[in-house]
Amino acid sequence: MKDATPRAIRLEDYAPPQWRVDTVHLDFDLDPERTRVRSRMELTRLVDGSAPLVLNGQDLGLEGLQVDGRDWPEDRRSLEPERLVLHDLPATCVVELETVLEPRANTALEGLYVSGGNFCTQCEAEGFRRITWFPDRPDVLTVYTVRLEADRATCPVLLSNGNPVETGDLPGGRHYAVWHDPFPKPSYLFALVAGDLVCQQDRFTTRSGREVDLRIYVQRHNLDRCDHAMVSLKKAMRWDEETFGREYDLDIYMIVAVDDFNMGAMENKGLNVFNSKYVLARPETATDDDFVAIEGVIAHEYFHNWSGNRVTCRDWFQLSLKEGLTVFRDQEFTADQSLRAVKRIHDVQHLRSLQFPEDAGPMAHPVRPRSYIEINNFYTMTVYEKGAEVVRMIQTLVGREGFRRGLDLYFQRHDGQAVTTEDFVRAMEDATGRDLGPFRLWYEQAGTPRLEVDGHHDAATATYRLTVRQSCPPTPDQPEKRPMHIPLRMALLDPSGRPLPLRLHGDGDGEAPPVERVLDVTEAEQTFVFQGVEAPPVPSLLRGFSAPVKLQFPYTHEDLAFLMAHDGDDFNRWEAGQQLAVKVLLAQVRALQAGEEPRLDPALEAAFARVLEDEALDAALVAEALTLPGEGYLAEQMEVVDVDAIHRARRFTRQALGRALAGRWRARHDALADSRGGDAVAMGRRRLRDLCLAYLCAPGEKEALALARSRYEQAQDMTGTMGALRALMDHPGPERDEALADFEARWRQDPLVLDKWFALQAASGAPGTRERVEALMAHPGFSLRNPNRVRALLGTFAMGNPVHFHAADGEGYRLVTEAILELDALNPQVAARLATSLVRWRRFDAARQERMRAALERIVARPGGSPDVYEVASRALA
Ligand code: B3K
Ligand code: ZN
Repeated sequence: MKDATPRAIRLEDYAPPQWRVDTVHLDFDLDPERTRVRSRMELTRLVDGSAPLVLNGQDLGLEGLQVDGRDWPEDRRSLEPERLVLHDLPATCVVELETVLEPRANTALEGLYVSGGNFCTQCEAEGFRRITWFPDRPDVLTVYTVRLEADRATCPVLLSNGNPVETGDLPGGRHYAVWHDPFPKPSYLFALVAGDLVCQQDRFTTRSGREVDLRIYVQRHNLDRCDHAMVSLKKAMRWDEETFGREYDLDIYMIVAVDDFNMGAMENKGLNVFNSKYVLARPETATDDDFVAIEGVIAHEYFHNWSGNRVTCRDWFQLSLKEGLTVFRDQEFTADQSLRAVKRIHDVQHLRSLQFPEDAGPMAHPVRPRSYIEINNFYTMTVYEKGAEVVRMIQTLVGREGFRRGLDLYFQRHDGQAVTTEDFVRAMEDATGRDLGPFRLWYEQAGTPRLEVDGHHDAATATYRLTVRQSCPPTPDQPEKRPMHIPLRMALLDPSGRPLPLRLHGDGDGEAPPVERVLDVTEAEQTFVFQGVEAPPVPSLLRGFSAPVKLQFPYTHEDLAFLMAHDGDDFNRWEAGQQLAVKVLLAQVRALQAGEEPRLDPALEAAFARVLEDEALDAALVAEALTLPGEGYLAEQMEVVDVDAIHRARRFTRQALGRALAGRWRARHDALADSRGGDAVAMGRRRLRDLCLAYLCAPGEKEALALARSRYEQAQDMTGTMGALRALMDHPGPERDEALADFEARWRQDPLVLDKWFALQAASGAPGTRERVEALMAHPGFSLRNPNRVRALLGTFAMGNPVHFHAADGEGYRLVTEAILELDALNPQVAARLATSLVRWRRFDAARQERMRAALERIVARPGGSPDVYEVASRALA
């Protein structure tokens, strides 16, 4: 545990390091119960005077301390719980110290721990201080040499960052390996792995001719599941060379898969450690979505080698400097491997369903936060996904070529440095000459801006006036907001659906005006007047989601149907359908609240029928268009969230559409029955096939459920298996129960597949789900020590099943609160994530508010809780 009263760290208190670490040598004598770590640092004082050396440590003892080879007297050091301060050191010196760790007892999975019998580390953000005393801050970069020693039989493989230097045998069945990383790096990028692992090997030749040895290390029984990860890695390496001119810089690149991991993966220099969920895949065990996610995460961590490792963050407030940029890069990579519009739709859905709520709740913070208690709580959707949107907007403003020049300059100027988001923006400005002055507010101001747009056509002057008003709701510590610089990509469609030339007042006469423009919205209110518009147009606004804002325009049902049919922007065609569905579903919610029967809106039915029959449209886009907005997104549109009415409205519409279009769903389903292959087109076909099955099953009729059951039996791969199971999940009965039992029996020994079985049940809308989740916590396969299992069962229940989590009797809250408290003692990071499910209590009715608040108070009041959970719960109550 950290200090008893958690303190906030503030951006304004940043001070540069006073000491440089020129080199560090680490020596690990590995043993699961008692690992000895010796560290030898060569240090230089950077400031005049006698600034002491401050080293960070957490849960660490100190077994030995020497300066320049001699014991350092007690009166010139102070050992505090989290700091070791050395006074009166010479301006250059060698400090050697020794610590002892207990890796097997480490359940927080930060620092050095044991997973599946193997040693591994996780240091970002501040895990290195659990290994040894060190200036554990990202602006202290140094060159590492690491010696590992372990038992040869149980740990045949010994890995660390950089290049292998030496290996050898030792007496007593032990052996050692030495690694050297020539690139100076901050401590958060340090890693070691030791254990009984095997590897899949490959090679990559960089464009300048460097031969790179590629290795994916896994437990022996998983060796047949590495192909996809390896192919993904090679694709990512080539893509980054071709797209951004970035080349790999060491002779070896290693990925290690471990089963117990707090997040997705970690970009340690040359030695990525991955959650096995983002490495292991064969079609029999992993779904199409898993394959896509693996490719994306492998690429993300690889891309960090430049955006994060070669150029790193000055302090943790700059986290989005590496994360927002790297997410942007992985989004672009995935877009290039698949259908760009579908990727954009997925990213926007993700942003809206998770980041927008975060930005509207008590945890809201700017992309560059100003203060935190526990930095691990700030690996958020805002830092990652909104951060990526900010980078994307810069690209929109400076153009693709300008962006590439800006990025080249950024990497060239700051290679080997620890820098700030300001340095990134300045490089973009310097390379392109574009003034991004007001744009910087995107890093500083929290909350999702709202754009209220209105249009007025004047036939007499043939003009169309587009009026844009922007505002941004208050967020914690930021009651007043200033207007932002919002790039608004748009077009105007004439009554036949063609895009009109967009001539703005003030344009020169010479060139033909473009049919699409990016308007610079910078004022609280602004009007754009388009000339030569003969008939009232329908505007297509915020094309491609050109800014992370909530845009309102008074569209009629007819306008939306028109845009669905004619908009030349694939994203906006989808968006029009979503807006139509939102209107229809919210009308049903109101009807239900008034005690009326909902009805299926004919406009929505007609739109669905049209899309379903559009054979020319990519199956993947058809599937997106036919997917109703999620319950979370609908909740965001309501003053007071009514989880029951939302759930009922959405279920009603799914059932009604299932019935009304039964013949069409069936025909399309059958036509797609045999959809094989691993490419994006085949994946789109399978997604549409399974969506058709889900609609067919929605009304719960026997024949459809029997079809799903037989699809389950005949499934060729995990995508088909899960598609069938999902279609059955909301319908209690023998089909569902037999399939679930069969699945469990078949996959009991396979943790990643069994996670799917836990998650499916936790997500079910069927009655009795909370009881089932509670029973599953007693299942022999459940453990609070494995983050994937916790996320599968409790994460899915708390974040992906609003109707049961928010059940009026409060039992959902009770279950999750008890789990948070128990988990907090083992793994604060994962416990804090789970606690975010409670923070938006003010959005619900009085009775639910009361129960959620009481749960949060119980969490805050508990003595001995972690700062991680404390920060989340106390912010929620503030
Ligand atoms: N940088 C890591 C995340 C570390 C999280 C620490 N709590 C993975 C990534 O974003 O690539
Ligand atoms: Zn990252």
